Amino acid sequence: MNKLKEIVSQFIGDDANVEIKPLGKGHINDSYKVVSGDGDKEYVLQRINHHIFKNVYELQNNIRRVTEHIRKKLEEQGVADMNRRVLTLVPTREGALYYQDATGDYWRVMDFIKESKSYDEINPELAYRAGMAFGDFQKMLSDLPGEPLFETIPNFHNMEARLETFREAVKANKAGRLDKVAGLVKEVEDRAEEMCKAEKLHREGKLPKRINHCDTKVNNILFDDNDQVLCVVDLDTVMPGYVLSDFGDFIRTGANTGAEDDKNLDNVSVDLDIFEAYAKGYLKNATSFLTAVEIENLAFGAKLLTYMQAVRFLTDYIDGDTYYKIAYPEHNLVRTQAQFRLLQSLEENFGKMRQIVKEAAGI
Ligand code: GN1
Ligand code: MG
Repeated sequence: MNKLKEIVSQFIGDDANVEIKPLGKGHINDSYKVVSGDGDKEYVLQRINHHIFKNVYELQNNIRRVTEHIRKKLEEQGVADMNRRVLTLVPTREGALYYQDATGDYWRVMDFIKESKSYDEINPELAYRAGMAFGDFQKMLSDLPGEPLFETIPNFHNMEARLETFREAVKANKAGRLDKVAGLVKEVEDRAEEMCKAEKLHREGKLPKRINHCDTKVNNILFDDNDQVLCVVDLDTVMPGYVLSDFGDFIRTGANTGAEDDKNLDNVSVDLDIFEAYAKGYLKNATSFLTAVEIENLAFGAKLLTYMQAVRFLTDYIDGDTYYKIAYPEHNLVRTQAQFRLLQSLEENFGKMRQIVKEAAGI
């Protein structure tokens, strides 16, 4: 912990009684909650995974631009309680947006959003509010001035690129696990063409890129004690992308009756009430700026992001677990199977989902 204290001091100065405890369950970065010795100030300290986010300056600069822009918008709207409505980066004492320690690790600090909570499972009412929040998030960022945002992970939600990486992993079979997953590899290949549709539409000029969150997991929305949305967090991957991918990732995580890594596949299926509520909330705020092609493909987005996540987990399993943090040896395989089960449920309900989106958009 002394090392962490020394790192925290780079941001907030020396504080012998500062308290630092592990926080959250992200798969990528390490997070800690920091409370000042006098108990007055609370922060989040994060070690940025720079094997994944290779350009830390650009990453932090994206977050600075995004949070400043949102803050300005909220101020214009006269929103109260600003510090709980948007993330605030805490610079180092030298004014930098991150600190690199002697071992080469990168660290950042943000204000902790007080009296907030997140959910891994929600109800339709909360899904509706989350939908409005993500719609609003995209809308607020639609006029971000200056250069396009930096792509913090190149080709992050590009299905063609993900499949290429997957096929390389299959070929290399680094961990010798291929025999075990032959059935899953076939499931991936059977759907590959359909799932590259977004990239194709983009090349044909039919599907635009907009500033997206790119990690719209249900637990990346913070709610207050009255279950009203406070703000959207985890801004590492905010970058240009397809809106159907932000829509889809919320459904993948928020409208799953089971867990992302459920061992009991009978728990896993799409909850259509949550799907409907989220679609209604999202389209309430987003219909004004979406094109017909984007709306038409939202339901497909749910299948795409679930498939993409299955491919990513399976790739990592085949590679020998080098990307995602795992809690036990077969974790990535369990995650892959659970995502495939959800995908099957989405496929079975696809017609209904498309109808729900149509109705929610009033078309
Ligand atoms: C990772 O660590 P977390 O939960 O923010 C991943 C997402 C995946 C998610 C799967 C940078 O997000 O893309 O959807 O795990 N983030 C990165 O749960 O790869
Ligand atoms: Mg994330």
